[in-house]
Amino acid sequence: MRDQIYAAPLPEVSGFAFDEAVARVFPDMIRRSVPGYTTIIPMIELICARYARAGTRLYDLGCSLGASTLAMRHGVKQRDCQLIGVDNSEAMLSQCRAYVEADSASAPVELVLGDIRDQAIDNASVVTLNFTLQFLPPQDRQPLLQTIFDGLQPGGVLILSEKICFNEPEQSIQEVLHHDFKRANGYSDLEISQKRTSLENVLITESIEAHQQRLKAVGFSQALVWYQCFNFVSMLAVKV
Ligand code: GEK
Repeated sequence: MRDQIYAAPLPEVSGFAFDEAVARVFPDMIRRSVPGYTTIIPMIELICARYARAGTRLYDLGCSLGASTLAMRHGVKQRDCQLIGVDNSEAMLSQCRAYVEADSASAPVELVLGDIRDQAIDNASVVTLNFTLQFLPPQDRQPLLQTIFDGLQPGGVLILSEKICFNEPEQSIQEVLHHDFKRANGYSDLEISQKRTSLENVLITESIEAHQQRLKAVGFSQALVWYQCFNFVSMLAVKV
């Protein structure tokens, strides 16, 4: 279904929420809004194929409809792996359940309706935060990353994808290009502007350097950018 949530002028634009209306159009919304999303998903499969270890767990935190979860599931060829997808949106998770059931890969998937800040991470080889950390209040980010680092086995990885910000003048250049991307995908100026208002104080961006410093602070020895398209990146953090 096509995303038309912000197509008509709204008397008041409320804060963005992952509700029924968003879940219904989510695949179309994220594909047309996030530059690189359609590349990042298959690369998550590839990264999982490399880093999954037999007998471990793989977590997808903020799994939405399960695109990243299923990419991870298809990447895992090692034996006795278990996938855990977590999301606190009931609307997202119930739809995700249907996609997981319809999927043909064999690794078991547990879906948890809950807050990723309450999720225990244990015996993990791969953890994915594909555009989810950006929705947590900044002060909650380091404790979550510490829990992830502590729950990873040596050699394990975190895949962290985020919308990011820059110092000027780069910020304005990247932002204009992102809006061009949205326009090229059929969003009007009104849709772009109303969506932007709805995300204020909901999606809080940080710089690549801020992410890298925090990943290093919790213990990751490597925190590299493996993909960037405009103001969207995906990073790979490695626990030695
Ligand atoms: C994909 N990874 O398709 N606890 C649990 N879930 C949360 C929380 C929280 N505190 N905050 C936000 N979410 C997916 C895309 S979308 C990204 C991830 C986006 C959930 C929220 O309900 C939503 O489903 C997801 O994180 C973020 O690869 O919409 O830009």
